[in-house]
Amino acid sequence: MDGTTVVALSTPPGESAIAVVRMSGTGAVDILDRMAGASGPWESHKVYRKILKKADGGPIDEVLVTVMSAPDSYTGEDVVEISCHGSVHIYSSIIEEALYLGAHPAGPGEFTKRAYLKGKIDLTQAEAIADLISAETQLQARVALEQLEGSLSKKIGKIEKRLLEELALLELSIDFSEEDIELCSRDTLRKRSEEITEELKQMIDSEITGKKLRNGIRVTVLGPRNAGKSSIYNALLGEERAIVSAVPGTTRDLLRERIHIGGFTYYLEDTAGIGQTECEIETKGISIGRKAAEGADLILFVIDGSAGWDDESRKEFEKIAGKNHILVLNKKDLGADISCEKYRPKTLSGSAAEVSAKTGEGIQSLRKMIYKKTVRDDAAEIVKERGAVSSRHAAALREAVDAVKGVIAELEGAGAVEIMSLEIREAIEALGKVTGRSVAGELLDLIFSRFCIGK
Ligand SMILES: Nc1nc2c(ncn2[C@@H]2O[C@H](COP(=O)(O)OP(=O)(O)O)[C@@H](O)[C@H]2O)c(=O)[nH]1
Ligand SMILES: [Mg+2]
Repeated sequence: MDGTTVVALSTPPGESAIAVVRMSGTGAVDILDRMAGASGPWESHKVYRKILKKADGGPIDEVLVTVMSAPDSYTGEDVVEISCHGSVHIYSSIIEEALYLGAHPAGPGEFTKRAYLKGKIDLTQAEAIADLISAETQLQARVALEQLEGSLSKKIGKIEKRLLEELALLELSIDFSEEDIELCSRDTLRKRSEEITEELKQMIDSEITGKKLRNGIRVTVLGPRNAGKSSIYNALLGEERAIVSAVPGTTRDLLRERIHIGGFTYYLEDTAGIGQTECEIETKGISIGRKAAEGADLILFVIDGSAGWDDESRKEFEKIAGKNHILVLNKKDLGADISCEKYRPKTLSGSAAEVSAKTGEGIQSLRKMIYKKTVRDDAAEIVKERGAVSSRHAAALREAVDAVKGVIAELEGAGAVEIMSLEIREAIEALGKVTGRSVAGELLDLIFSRFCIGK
């Protein structure tokens, strides 16, 4: 926000009905004037129909233009939005012309960053905008929208206020002769500090669920060839994505698709079947599959339940038995082999599902099981009630907890006022990192790099 005017395409690139080019900055209206061949006045928030032309007079497009004058705009600066016909040539020409007239290309999230720097929104709200744009489910959108409306900032604000009250209490209670605090104030301070710690901890508690809600959950389908992995993969997706065939070694590459369960995004991965093979490509596929399983949040280990276990599959299964997994006994329609009962997983991390990818039996309960094995039972309620803090928020909140714990420790010890007030100030400073009151420039760049260009 150094006085420059930025321009970017705000709609997805490629052919579409309409494309929106956005400019922000002190020069935005002037650039528009020159392209529209007429100077304003542009009434703020009013739509105008204009023909834009190049500097050489050549027409670009007939467009709808809206000027949103500072400070009543998304960025807090003068903003110009141009809705043009959604042709690559047209929107590229408008952007080129704006650049020619002095605008700079906007970086990822630059408009939102400007809104933040102008104080239109705080950092938690800016982050919520990125979350909202990438939301795929109602739950993800709802949590992001609440954060955008300031739910997290308000909670932080309340805690900050209580910390400031602690500071005041501390200063009031100084026994001037000893630079120490009175006993009754000690009790109040300790009680308050413990309450604040508890509140902060509750917020941190939503971190893991929040991460899963934002980043998605990886589920890898693993198991011997012809067990029906691809069939189960397709059944869970609800479409014929992977090739299913009686020929062993059909799947060789790793396939990845998204499904939604309970408002969470799952990245489902189908892999090449495990087994001895001469085929170089299949061998590669098997090793890619194993690698994928290593980093997965959950493994679906599929075997043909009607054929039962063989030594190779059992050995393979034992390798992953310590990880979070579901043993899927497929082909239930063909009956169950006795060995399945005998080798049922007894590990805590595992559970078993009997399904038939062919008839669809058990697929619905497998979906539920996947959810249960990857998010806590009350996940949806937690994020609805408490919001979902990100790892960045949680790191700052943990710093605040440490500082408040420092106050409690001091109260139990010498009770030195300077040390306690220092700790409280540190806690306030840490909370400021969440809302963005106290963050460094590099961190801001990192946060806004998550955004798409034009937002
Ligand atoms: N009867 C029966 N056959 C199945 C079932 N699931 C898969 N198959 C068949 O088993 C063979 C291998 O299936 P596929 O999904 O390609 O197995 P993958 O190699 O583990 O991916 C195919 O002929 C499927 O039609 C099932 O639930 N019941
Ligand atoms: Mg397959």
